[in-house]
This record gives sequence, C-alpha cells and structure tokens, in this order.
Amino acid sequence: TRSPIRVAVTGAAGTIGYSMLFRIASGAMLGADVPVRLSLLEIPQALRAAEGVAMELADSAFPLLDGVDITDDPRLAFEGASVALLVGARPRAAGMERKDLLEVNGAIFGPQGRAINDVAADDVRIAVVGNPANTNAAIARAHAPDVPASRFTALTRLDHNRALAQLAIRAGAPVGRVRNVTIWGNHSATQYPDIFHADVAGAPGAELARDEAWLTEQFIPTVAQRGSAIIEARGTSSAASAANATIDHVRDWVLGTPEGTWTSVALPSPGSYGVPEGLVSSFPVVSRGGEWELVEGLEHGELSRRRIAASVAELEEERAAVEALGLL
Ligand code: NAX
Repeated sequence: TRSPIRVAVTGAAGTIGYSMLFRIASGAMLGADVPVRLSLLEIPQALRAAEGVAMELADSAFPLLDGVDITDDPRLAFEGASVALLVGARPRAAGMERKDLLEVNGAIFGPQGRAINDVAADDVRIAVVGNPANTNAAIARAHAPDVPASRFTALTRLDHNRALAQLAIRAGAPVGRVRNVTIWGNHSATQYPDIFHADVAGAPGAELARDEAWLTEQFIPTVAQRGSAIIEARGTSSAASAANATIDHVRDWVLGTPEGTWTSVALPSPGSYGVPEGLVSSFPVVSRGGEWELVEGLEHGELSRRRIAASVAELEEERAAVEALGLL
C-alpha cells in the first residue's frame, strides 16, 4: 500500500474548505487509489469549528482518509505537505482600502510561505485560493526561496470553468465539447477570458468572437462578474464551484491535462506574452510529468492585447503596493 499524501488546507473551517475536504478525502483530487492525510490550518477562533469538520470527515468513513490533524500553527500544518491549498484569507471589511487588504493578507501569506519553505515536502505544490489570490501567491513565494517558483500558483480555474460554461450555453452544446479557453491576468474584475483559440463544439471561438457586442458586453462581463451574481442569488459567495475548481487545478497538475486540451493557471511569469517575469499572472497551460508548461505562440489581436495589458497593469500595481509595504 502507498503511504498517504499529506494535503494541508488553510481556512479549513470556512465554506470553501467545507465543500472541498470531503471530495479530497474521497479521492477526487489525487486519485481513487491514493490515501491522503489532511492537515487543517485555522485561526484560534475557528479551531472548534475545524474539529467539527474533522468529526464529519471521520463519520464519512472514507477508506482513503488516513487521518486529520488540526492546528493554528502553520509550521505544524505544512509539515511534510505535498499539496498546500491556501484558502484562508482576510476578506475586505467595509471601508477597508486595498492597501489595508494587501497588508493584512501579507501578514498571513508571508509567514505561511516561510513555513512551507521550511517544513513542507520537497515536491510541495501550492495553490492559493484566498484573495487577492495572485498577489498572495507572490507574497508566499517571496518567503520561500528554497521552493522552486513554479510550485506557487493561484487559482483561476473557477474563472476558466465559468468561461467554458458560458460558451456551452451560447453554443447550445454540452460543456464537455468546449475547450481551450484561456483566462489571462489577474483573478479579479480585470481578468480576460479569451475565446479566440477555443474549440466550441467543433467551431472556432474566433467565429463566435466576431459578434463583438456579445463578446464585450455579455460574455466577458458575465464571466468576470459571476462571483457577484452568485452572491446576489445565493446570499453567500460561491463555495462548491470554487472547491471544485481547486480540485480540478490540483488533479490536472498532478495527473496531467487531457491531450489537446489546455487549462488556465496563475503562475510566476517566465516572461512570456509580454508579462513581466515573476508576476503571478494567469496563462494557458498544459500539465506534463507533474509540471505546468505554458502554451506558447498564441497570436493576439488588438482586443486581446489591450485586455491582457490592462489586467497585467493591475497586477503590477498590486506588486508595487506590496513592495512598498515591504511584503515582497
Ligand atoms: P470563509 O470566510 O468562509 O472561510 C475562510 C476561512 O479562513 C475562515 O474559516 C477563517 O477562519 C480562515 N482563516 C482566516 N485567516 C486565516 C489564517 N491566517 N490561517 C488559516 N485560516 C484562516 O471564506 P471562503 O468562502 O471559504 O473563501 C475563502 C477565500 O477564497 C476568500 O479569500 C475568497 O475571496 C476566496 N475565493 C477565491 C476564489 C478564486 O477563484 N481564486 C473564488 C472563491 C472565493 O471567493
């Protein structure tokens, strides 16, 4: 039998954590034959709630679940972790400015990055979900000099999946017949969901994109503002779909993307597509041998160039702000 893979989840008592842990324990993320040991990191006030989640995990009697550890100490939580899902973050409170938001989250993701650096497994893979996800990933990475930069990623898979879903609706086709959309840039309102290279049930996305009014007034805003639409409808933010996207992200990273299909991941830019090196920005990627590889050489028209540049400019502003705060 294989030894269990350690998966650390921060913010484990939150709503995304609650939607995610049971599926991880069931084998949906790392494979139906891979035992996992879960490590739940929470803040002291939420440890009791995390214990409740652990009780339910036990009561699910998952054959693959080797055990659950709970702590409020990042250095214990990340010990031996091969997968670190950084979900817990401080939400923007009423009246909080972006600088304050970046600062409180820097105080979370800096120490977590350092703990990952010091105690995680050599093969650790990090996915940051907590917002502002791209910049939180950049902060964590800056505190983990011994971990290869490419192991630090931020989640844009939810945006990617939302784009697939909207294209399927537009084409009246099952979502499984839509592929190769790309989310570029920041996981924020400036993100650019690019359909120009997509395959939409056998038709080129560029053909759909000819309807520029639909593209810029319906498709792009619907994808970029889907989170708000869900809050409005459900009264609380998207959790199950975010958890699902996180599981998709890690599963593809570890097990590979299907042949001929790419996905979207925010990772430290190697300087491709004019994105400054090191900026954690979303790109089209495939996964081979457990590593993300950028899909290079996609051509961009004027609209795509402008939109990507705008989102990258926002990321550069965030980087300048956290640099000024001494967080990088
Ligand atoms: P919740 O508020 O339900 O849960 C967050 C949990 O994190 C809480 O239990 C809290 O106690 C814990 N926490 C806070 N600081 C912590 C720390 N320093 N260490 C460990 N745990 C800590 O939020 P939830 O709905 O689960 O969302 C979590 C994060 O995901 C938010 O930042 C949210 O903005 C972000 N999202 C990111 C998405 C993405 O696509 N990248 C989409 C969904 C979601 O909006």
